[in-house]
Amino acid sequence: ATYGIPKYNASKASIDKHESPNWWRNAKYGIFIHWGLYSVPAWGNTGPNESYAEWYWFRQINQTDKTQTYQYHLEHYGPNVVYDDFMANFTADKFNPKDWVDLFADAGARYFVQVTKHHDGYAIFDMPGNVSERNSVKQNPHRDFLKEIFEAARTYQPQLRRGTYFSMPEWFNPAYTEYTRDNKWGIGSEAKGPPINPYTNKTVPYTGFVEVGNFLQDIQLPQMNILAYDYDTEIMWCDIGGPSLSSEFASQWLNSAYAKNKQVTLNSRCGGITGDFTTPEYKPITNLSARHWEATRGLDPYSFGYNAATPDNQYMNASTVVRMLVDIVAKNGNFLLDVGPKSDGTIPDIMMANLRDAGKWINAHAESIFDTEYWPNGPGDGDFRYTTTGDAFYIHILRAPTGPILIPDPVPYLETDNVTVVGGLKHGTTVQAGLNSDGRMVLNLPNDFAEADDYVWTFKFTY
Ligand code: FUL
Repeated sequence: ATYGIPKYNASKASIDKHESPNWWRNAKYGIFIHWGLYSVPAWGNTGPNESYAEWYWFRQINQTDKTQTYQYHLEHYGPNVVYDDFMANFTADKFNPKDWVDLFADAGARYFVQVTKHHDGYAIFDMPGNVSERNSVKQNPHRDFLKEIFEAARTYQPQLRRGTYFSMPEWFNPAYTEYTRDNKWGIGSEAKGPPINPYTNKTVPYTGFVEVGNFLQDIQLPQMNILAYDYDTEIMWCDIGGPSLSSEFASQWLNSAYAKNKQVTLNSRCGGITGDFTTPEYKPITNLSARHWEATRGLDPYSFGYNAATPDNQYMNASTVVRMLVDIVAKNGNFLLDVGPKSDGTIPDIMMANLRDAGKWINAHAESIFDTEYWPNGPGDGDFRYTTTGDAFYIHILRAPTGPILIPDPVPYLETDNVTVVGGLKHGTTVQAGLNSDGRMVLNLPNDFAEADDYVWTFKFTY
C-alpha cells in the first residue's frame, strides 16, 4: 500500500539513510570485468608503477608522467597511432557472453560488476545520439555488449546479480574540462580535453564527441539513468566521484526501486553521497568492520585491465583466492575480484582456470560463506577465521591441519555439540572435538586430515 510513495529526497542526508540490501550482504563474492579500448594494447608495467593497464591512455598522453607507457606506445605503434584508433581493433570477434556468465557461475560468484564506461569515456552500452556517440554501438564494433551480457546472465538469475561500474569523470572530454579539479587520482586537471597526440603535441579528436551544454546534466546523469532504468542494473558501482548529480540520481532510483519492491545498491564513489559500502582497492585486508565493505582487486597482481605482459604464474591462484575470500567474509566484507578479458572478447585461460579451481572449493563450502555473518568476537587469530548463521558456527583453518588442532579463540562450542566437516572428501563426517583445561576447543583430527580438502579446511557445529 505504500508503493510509489517517495522515501528519499535529493539530499545527502536522505540518501545516506540507505543501506546495502541483504541480498548484497549475503552475496559475498562478485566478479569485476574491466573490458574496453585499453584491452587492445593490454599493457602496463609488471610492477607497482604505471601498472593499471586500463590507464594506458592517460599514461601515454600525460605530460608530467611521460615515461614507460609513452615509450611503449612509440615502440609498438609508432607516433601516428592515437588511442582512439584502438576502436578499429576492439573486435570482440570471439566474444560469447554465455561463456562469461558460465564462468561466473562456475567460479561460485553471486554477482558481477561490468565496467560499462571507464575513464576513457568509451561506453559499451547504447544511448541516444544527443547524449554521446562515444560507445561500442555508435562506433566500432557496433554492438551493445552490456545488453548481451545482461541477457546471458538471465540463465543464472535470481542468484547471479547484475552490477555496472561507471566512471563519473571522462579524461580529455572537452565537456568535462570545465568540471576538472585537482585530486589524488590526477584525473581532472591533468586530463583536460581535447586529447593530444603526445609525439606531435597536436590536438586530436575525442571520437564520438557531441556538443552539450553541461557534462553533468547532459551526459553523466542521462547515462546513469540509462544504466538504472533501461538496463536495470542492481549495483551502481560509481568510480572517482567528483562533480556529479548523484543525490538527484539516487533519490529517484531508490524510490523507483522501492515502488517496484526491488532492492538496489550504490557504492561510496558516486560523489556527494556516502554510499552503501566502501571499496578498498588493492589494500591489505585488515580489521573486521561492522559497517559493510567490499574489497576489490584483480587476479593480476597490479592491474584490472588485461596486461599481456603479466606472466601466468603471477596471477592469483585458487589457493590465494579462496583464502582471501574467507578472510574478507570473516571480517564482514564482500570480495569483488576482477578479470580482464582480451580485445577479442575471450577471458585469458589462466584467469578462467584459476577462477574455476577456486569455484570448486567455494561451491562445495557455500553454506559456510554465503548468507553468513561475521562472528562479532572475531575475525579470528592467525590461521583461524569464523563465520556464523542463525544456527551454525563455522571454523575455517587457512592452512593444512594435521593432528589435534587447538582453536585459539573462545568460540561458543559446547561439549555436547556435534562437529562435522564441511566440503572436501570428508564432507558431512563427524570430527572428534572437546574442550581443554582452559576451556578452549580442540579438534582431534587424524594425521592425514590435510588430504581431505584443499586451500581452507572448514568445520561446523550447530548451536
Ligand atoms: C579505480 C580506477 O582508476 C581503476 O582503473 C579501476 O577501475 C578501479 C576499480 O578503480 O579508481
